[in-house]
Amino acid sequence: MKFCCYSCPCCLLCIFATILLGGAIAAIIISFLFKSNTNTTSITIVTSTTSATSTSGTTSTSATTSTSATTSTSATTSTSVTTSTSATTSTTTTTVSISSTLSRLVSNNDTVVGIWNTTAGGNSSPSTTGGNVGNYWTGEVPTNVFDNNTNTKYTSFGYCNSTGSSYRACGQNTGLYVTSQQGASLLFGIQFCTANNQPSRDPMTVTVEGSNNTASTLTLGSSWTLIYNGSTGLDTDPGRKVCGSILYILSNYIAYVSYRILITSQRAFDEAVQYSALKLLG
Ligand SMILES: [Ca+2]
Repeated sequence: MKFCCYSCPCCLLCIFATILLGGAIAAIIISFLFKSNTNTTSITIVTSTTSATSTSGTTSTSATTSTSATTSTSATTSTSVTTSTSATTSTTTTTVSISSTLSRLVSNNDTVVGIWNTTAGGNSSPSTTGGNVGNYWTGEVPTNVFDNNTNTKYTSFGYCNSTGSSYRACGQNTGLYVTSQQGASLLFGIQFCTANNQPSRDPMTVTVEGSNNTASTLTLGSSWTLIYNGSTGLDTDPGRKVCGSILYILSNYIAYVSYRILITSQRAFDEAVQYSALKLLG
C-alpha cells in the first residue's frame, strides 16, 4: 500500500487541511485554558488599628481602594478609634494674712537721697536741685513724698530738663532711697499718690529693693536686693492728688532698714516724673 508523497498534489492538499484542523483545535484548547483568567476576584483587607490620642470624643477614618485590571482587586480600609485622656492639674494657693492697719515705715524725718540714671541692681547716681538733666526741681524735693501731704511733690527730670520734651522716658530710672530711723521693718506694701497736675508725669511702673548695709555703701548696686518689680497702682488715673491702689509685696520675708525705689516708666510724654506721696507700708 502506497501513502501520499509530497509530490502528489492531492497529498499536499491533505497535509494543508490537517494543519488547519490542528490549528483550530489548538486555538480552542488555548481559549479554554485562559478562560478562567477573565474571572473577577475580590479581596477584602482590614488594616490594623491605628492609635490616636484626643482629650475626649471619637475619631473615625474610612478609605476605599479599587483597582481594575485582568484581575480586579477591591480593598477596604476602615479605622475607628476612641481614646479618652484625662489630665489633672494641681494648683497650690498660699494665703498670707496681712494686718488691715498697715503703718508707714518712713517719714520725711528719715534720710532720703534722690537718684537718677539708676537701675535695679546697679549703682546709684545721686541727683541734685535744678532744672537740668539729673536734677529735681527746686522745692519739689525727694522728702516731699514722705510728708503725708499730697499738696507737696517730688519732681525729677531724669534724662530731660525743664525746657520741655517729647521724650516719654524722661523720668525713667529716677527715684530715691531712704533709711528708716526706726530700724529694720518688713515691707508688706507700697502706694503711690499723684501730684497736683500733669498726669503725663505719673509714674506707671517701679522697682523696690531692700538693704541692711551701712549708709556709706548704699550707692553700690551690690548692696540691694530686688523685692518688687511692677505697677505703681496708678494704671488708671485716679485723679490729681489722689492715691492709687496698695500693692502688696508677698514674696519678701526679710526686714530691711533701707529701701530703694526706682521709676521704670511714666504715663506719657513729659519732661519729668512726679508724685506727691510714696507710702512704704508694713
Ligand atoms: Ca507730699
